[in-house]
Amino acid sequence: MIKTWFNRGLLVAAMATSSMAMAEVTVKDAYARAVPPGQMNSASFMMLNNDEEKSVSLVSGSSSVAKVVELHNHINENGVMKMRQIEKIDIPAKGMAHLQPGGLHVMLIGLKKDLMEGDNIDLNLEFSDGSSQELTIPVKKVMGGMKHHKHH
Ligand SMILES: [Cu+2]
Repeated sequence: MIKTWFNRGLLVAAMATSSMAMAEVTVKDAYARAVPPGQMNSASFMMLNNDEEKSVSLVSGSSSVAKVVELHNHINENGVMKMRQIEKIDIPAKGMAHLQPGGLHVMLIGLKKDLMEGDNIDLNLEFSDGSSQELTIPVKKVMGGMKHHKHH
């Protein structure tokens, strides 16, 4: 009888550990914007899904193709859309954050190479729960929105 209870305790502990390991954000449809040769900056977009009961945030990123990676949003200032650096991108519990042209994005600043359609680049994302994800994402052509990136 004592042994049974002991085993059950171990089982619960093991399950708790595995659910913590899965407390990761699922990244879907990630891609970076193709830019003309010589362009210094680009951006990447994606869908971040959070299956957990508590919110988590994307807090930073890095890539071997950019000197600096920042988290940005667009804000409407007197009818003009401008980019702003933000501290984090929240992904609500059981919810998602959609990074898309004209909205939230992961900014790639100081490109070390041209981002041509069909290329793949690496992108590392770090989250507020301490987890990180090493992604390889495709470079795609994105129509419109480029003029909003002027202020850099
Ligand atoms: Cu930006």
